[in-house]
Amino acid sequence: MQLTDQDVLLVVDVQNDFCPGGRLPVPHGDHVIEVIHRLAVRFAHIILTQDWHPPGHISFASSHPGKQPFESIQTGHSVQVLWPDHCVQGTSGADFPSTLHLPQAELILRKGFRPEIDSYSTFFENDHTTSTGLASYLRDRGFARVFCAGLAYDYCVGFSAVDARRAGFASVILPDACMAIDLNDSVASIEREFSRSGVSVAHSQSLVR
Ligand code: VGL
Ligand code: ZN
Repeated sequence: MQLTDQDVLLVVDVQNDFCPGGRLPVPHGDHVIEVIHRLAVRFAHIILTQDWHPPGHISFASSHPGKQPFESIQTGHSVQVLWPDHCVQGTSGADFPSTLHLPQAELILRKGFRPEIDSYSTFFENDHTTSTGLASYLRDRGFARVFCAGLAYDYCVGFSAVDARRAGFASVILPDACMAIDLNDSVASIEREFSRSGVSVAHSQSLVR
């Protein structure tokens, strides 16, 4: 697959809390870093995202007395999985790993900062209506195609790849540059969404400049 200047690499939520030793570790989450470094040299443009929750966020099990992490609740707009407290604004868990070296990234987009709503996708919050501003930014910059990598494959990366299509971009998921949480069939479910919404799948080694 030939890359152009209208392509952007979206590096989703590669943060300490999603890596081993973090509060919501994705199995082998740190393995994506090396793959992303190898990918990054082939892209003219890179954007990073950060899961960025206030203390007491609605997605934290600790905010719901009697609930345990990985149980689900119904909120006004969706079924919400309850997570361990993670990526709290200003904590080291919300930081990028010190081994992630992408100084050329042009934007760091933060999401999930509204106390009452979660945001898996980097385009829309989980009500599928509230915008993060990313689609307008990408359009203004003239990008046509979004390549998605990072953590977690079946949550924030996957939802972002699907919403990139909804927002009118070509969208490519790079599974070898992602790791999954894999909860309640979430991998199979997001892969069904990829085919339904026209997200392409590519191996990061197939990308050339
Ligand atoms: C994520 C669960 C909760 C992710 C963020 O980045 O995939 N998953 N918050
Ligand atoms: Zn989160």
